[in-house]
Amino acid sequence: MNRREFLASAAFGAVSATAVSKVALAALPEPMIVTSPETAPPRMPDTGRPYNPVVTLNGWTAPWRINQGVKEFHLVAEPVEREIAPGMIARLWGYNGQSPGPTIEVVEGDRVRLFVTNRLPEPTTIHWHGQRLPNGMDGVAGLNQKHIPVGKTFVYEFVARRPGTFMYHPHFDEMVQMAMGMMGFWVTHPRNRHPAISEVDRDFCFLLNAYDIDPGSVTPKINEMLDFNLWTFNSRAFPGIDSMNVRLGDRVRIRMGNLTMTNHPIHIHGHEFEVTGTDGGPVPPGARWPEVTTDIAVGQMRQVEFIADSEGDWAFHCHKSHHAMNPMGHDVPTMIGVDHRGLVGRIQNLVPDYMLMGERGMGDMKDMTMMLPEETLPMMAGHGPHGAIGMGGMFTSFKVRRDQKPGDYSDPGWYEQPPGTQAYEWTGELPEPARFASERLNRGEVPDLNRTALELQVRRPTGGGHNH
Ligand SMILES: [Cu+2]
Repeated sequence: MNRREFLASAAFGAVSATAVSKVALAALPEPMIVTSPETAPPRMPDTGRPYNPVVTLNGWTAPWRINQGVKEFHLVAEPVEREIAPGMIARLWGYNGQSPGPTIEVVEGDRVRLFVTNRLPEPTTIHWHGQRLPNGMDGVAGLNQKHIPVGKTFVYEFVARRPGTFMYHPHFDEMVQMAMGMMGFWVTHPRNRHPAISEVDRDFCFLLNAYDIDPGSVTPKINEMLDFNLWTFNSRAFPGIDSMNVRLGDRVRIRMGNLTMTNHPIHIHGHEFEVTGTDGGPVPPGARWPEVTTDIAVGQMRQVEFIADSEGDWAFHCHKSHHAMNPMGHDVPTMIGVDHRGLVGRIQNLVPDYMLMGERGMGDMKDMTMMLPEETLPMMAGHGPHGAIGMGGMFTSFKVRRDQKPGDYSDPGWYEQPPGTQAYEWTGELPEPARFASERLNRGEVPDLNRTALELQVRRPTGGGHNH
């Protein structure tokens, strides 16, 4: 450290250069390893400045220790096993036993020291996305630092200068390491009351990520560029994603970051939200507008806020419908409206386990649980109080209850709708559509559907699958 750097770090009012190197050489904080995919309760700060902690969906917050006024964390980059959803384990790379790694929570003005141990089979670094920090702490291998060799530990140290929603991820062999699940969330809480940061009752966070894992296998294909088949919140796919459970009237914040290779229009039901912050910082209140969907582009972070003022179980999902699904066979032709009568039997003479898909849309697939290779999720797999939920992937629910206790994040079960408030079947007479009579005049021009069906390709539904 030269004199100018020393003065710069001394200007932040923290430890001297010699103290840094001594600590780095002496005892490191013991890394905490967590392998459960359960949503951990909020970690209340027991040392340092107080704040209202976040809840990481199907994740947890890293512990820290205070060493002479510096908040110290220890991240271990390593291969992990992550349950994507019950029935499917993936072999990923992550931090401290999980993908994503633990959430880092600090307070504006905190001096933070992060020990990063590399237990991967190749070098790595960590970039602290969105942070103001000294250039040499920014984590881009080659540009800002040497990569962290296998088996070595590097130390990053900087002051968390501005409050907000951030993330961390490698900046070495980026495409492979992010495709393998290396990423984590970072929240810097405001030190004092901030004009553009509300105090909230519930504060959730998670990363949007995606994998390409062939049905029956457990390791992502790391050279995939666009054609991913598993769309996840924090490396979990519905029905593996926990619901976000709140009390009626709560002010709720949800923070999300996108480390997939495409954008995600994230949509809430039953409420309107405002985007109150990005990875660039809080959005001034006068610059916000109401939305029910916000598009999160690649590499962006968004925090949305609203009052949970409507009881019920509300869907919360990516609005790209193929992102709210789990892996499916590829190259499935559109079969809607095609009459297959008699066709299946003839094909089964050639292909004994042939199954018909999609004659009446693909909704039937939600009940199809047979014939899946191990380690594969049913394409649509969730179950709700009124039957199967035809979605997977980036989908969860947002549960608002009158009697959810403050600070209680447990799942209250399914919502019981008050009598007379659910959609119901019409049993009266149906008027004939006015245009039907004129269309009937053209009937002779409708093609022969049976003949078209026989020209379809024969394919087995057990094939490997992506194309999302
Ligand atoms: Cu999406």
